[in-house]
Amino acid sequence: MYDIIGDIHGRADELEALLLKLGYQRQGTVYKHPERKAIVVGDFIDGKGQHRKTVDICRSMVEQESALAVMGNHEFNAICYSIPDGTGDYLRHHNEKNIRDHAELIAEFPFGSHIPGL
Ligand SMILES: [Mn+2]
Repeated sequence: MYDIIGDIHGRADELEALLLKLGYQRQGTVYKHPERKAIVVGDFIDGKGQHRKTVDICRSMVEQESALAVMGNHEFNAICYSIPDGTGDYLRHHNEKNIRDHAELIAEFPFGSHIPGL
């Protein structure tokens, strides 16, 4: 049995509350369910705060095989925002709107930073 969870949008505290409500238990750094797996279907980011905590929760669940994950459009946009296009800009242009849209994420994941373990 699977629990399908989408549109977390950086709301890590609410994600943890939902996992507990669904019967997942925190074991060390990972949420696990005795019989079920979560499928996290994207939009981990793009919202107010807690992006890193959201990614940490989901990533540890995937690594410990208590969840599967699918990238959403906001993750795709963030990846494109970080990849130079060879003309001095990025695949997702760094225009005023996009800079504003990615500001909260970049505050938690500055360019050049790396995620421990990757
Ligand atoms: Mn969404």
